[in-house]
Amino acid sequence: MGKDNIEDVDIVVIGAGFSGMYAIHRLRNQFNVLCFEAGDGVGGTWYWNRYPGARVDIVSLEYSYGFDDALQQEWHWPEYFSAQPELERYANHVADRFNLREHIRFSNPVERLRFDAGSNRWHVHTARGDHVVCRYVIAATGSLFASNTPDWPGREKFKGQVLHTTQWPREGMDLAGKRVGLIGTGSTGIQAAPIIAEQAEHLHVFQRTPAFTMPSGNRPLDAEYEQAWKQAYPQRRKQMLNTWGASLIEYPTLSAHDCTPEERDRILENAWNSKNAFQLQLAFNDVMTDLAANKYVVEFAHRKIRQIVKDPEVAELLCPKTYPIGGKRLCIGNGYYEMFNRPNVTLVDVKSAPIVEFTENGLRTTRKSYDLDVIILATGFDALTGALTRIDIEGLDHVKLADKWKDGPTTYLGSMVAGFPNLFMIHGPMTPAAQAQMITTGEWQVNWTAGIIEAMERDGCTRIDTTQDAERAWADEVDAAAGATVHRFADSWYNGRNIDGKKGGFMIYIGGFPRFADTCINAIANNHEGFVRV
Ligand code: N01
Repeated sequence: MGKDNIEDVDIVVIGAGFSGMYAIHRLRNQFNVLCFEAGDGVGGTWYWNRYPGARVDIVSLEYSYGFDDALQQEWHWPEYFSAQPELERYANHVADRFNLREHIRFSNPVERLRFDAGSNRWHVHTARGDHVVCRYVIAATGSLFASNTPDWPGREKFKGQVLHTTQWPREGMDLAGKRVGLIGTGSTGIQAAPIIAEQAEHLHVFQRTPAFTMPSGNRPLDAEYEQAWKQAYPQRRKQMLNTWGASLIEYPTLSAHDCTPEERDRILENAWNSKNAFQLQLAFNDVMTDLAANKYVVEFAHRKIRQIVKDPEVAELLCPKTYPIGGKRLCIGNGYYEMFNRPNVTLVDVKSAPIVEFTENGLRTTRKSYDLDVIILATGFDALTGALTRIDIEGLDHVKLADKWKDGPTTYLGSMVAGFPNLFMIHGPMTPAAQAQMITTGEWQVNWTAGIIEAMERDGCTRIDTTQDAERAWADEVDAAAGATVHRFADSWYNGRNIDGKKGGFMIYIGGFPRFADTCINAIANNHEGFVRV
């Protein structure tokens, strides 16, 4: 503790999600590390998103830490795709097993960061009044942390309860006998809706844009499958990092154009029934790059929706027709389309008649009023940038990060921002982020960042920054990779077009994880190319 109760540490980590927790573990033997966490527990995404049905759609044996072989050997995942409580339990186990809590201050979000150019130190101010000075900040703030809550007027008038899916109470909610309105039909809304429909008296699903959804295929973990993974864990972890999405799912080699219509349908039917999430998008090697190939899959998905949903008008509304499949994130459901055959579920199209306001008794659209007891906002996130721009971050020459990013994020390798020295991001804008398996790639990014910090110490440097030229060159790479895919035809959190007025281009690097990792490694090997060290 220094003067005026200012504490002095080497590294501040922001966020005790999976990457932040690993950053503490990785660095604490060499450095004095302190982590600030907004929540009262560990787990990040899997701490905040405890809405009914929250479940990962990547095989848990992959979607878990690889840094400690005893941990991955001993931990048992009961299901292929773990539900939120299991992921939170795992995060807590890791925090206890590796004594991470002693480095974490909970319920204490960082509110302000200011770089002092004279001392090359960051001043960190938190909601609870902590003031810490440190040499490096690692922002492990998550891609999907800052919630998006549309500002329809009249919220104070509504007599019922309104909550975003990230605010679900730990003790759950009793929705029996309640008239529930669920706004939003992305991955979250689609997971939550069928479970809410089973409890509520009536569920109104307010849909602006339908999403493509395929069945999850979740099931209890097969013992042989688990054993095969555990026998080869270290090799498999390495293999994962050599694949496009850092996952051992099967990547297709066949073009949709290279088969007969019958073969195509058979492959798509197998994909739909497969036990792997995302298989529909991975049915052919050109679904994500060629609109004609993509159209086959879109038509197949439409046929499935029309087969499942009995009311033809509802089925038509549920068929996505304004963007290619995979353009937005493919959603993984559990009885989502079937749910619309229930008498207590109504689909409300808020594209043709948008929501106007909250009323005393519910919601009003331009067409009609709806009486509701509970309104659930599954309206997504100010993704990738929101977690950082909502902190008051001031770099060199008093420039604020939110101002620097007002026309969209600029980063070098998704890791640093010019003018904000000694501040590193994990899963920042323009990394592969959620387009690659985030726990394993988060570990990778933490290791790479730790290497940069260790080299600073070794070489006697006190400041590392990047340049606007490096940022521009990286932006060109990010754009080129995205421009080659069907993502450009969809509005989504990937490009910020899910938020009114948010500017910028595609915010995720989708050139594949191996290429991203090579670029990062080569930059360091090439005399810290793109960085400036003093
Ligand atoms: O958020 P979203 P999410 N009026 O942005 C609607 C990950 N995740 O929380 O499409 C009316 O996808 C919006 O409509 P539109 C995953 O990466 C993973 O569902 O913008 N509606 C949309 O329907 C995912 O991609 C898992 O027209 C409004 C919805 O709200 C990411 O998190 C599970 C509106 C938001 O959908 C985000 O998913 C859950 C308005 N003003 C999440 N504003 C798994 O691993 C927004 N909407 C399985």
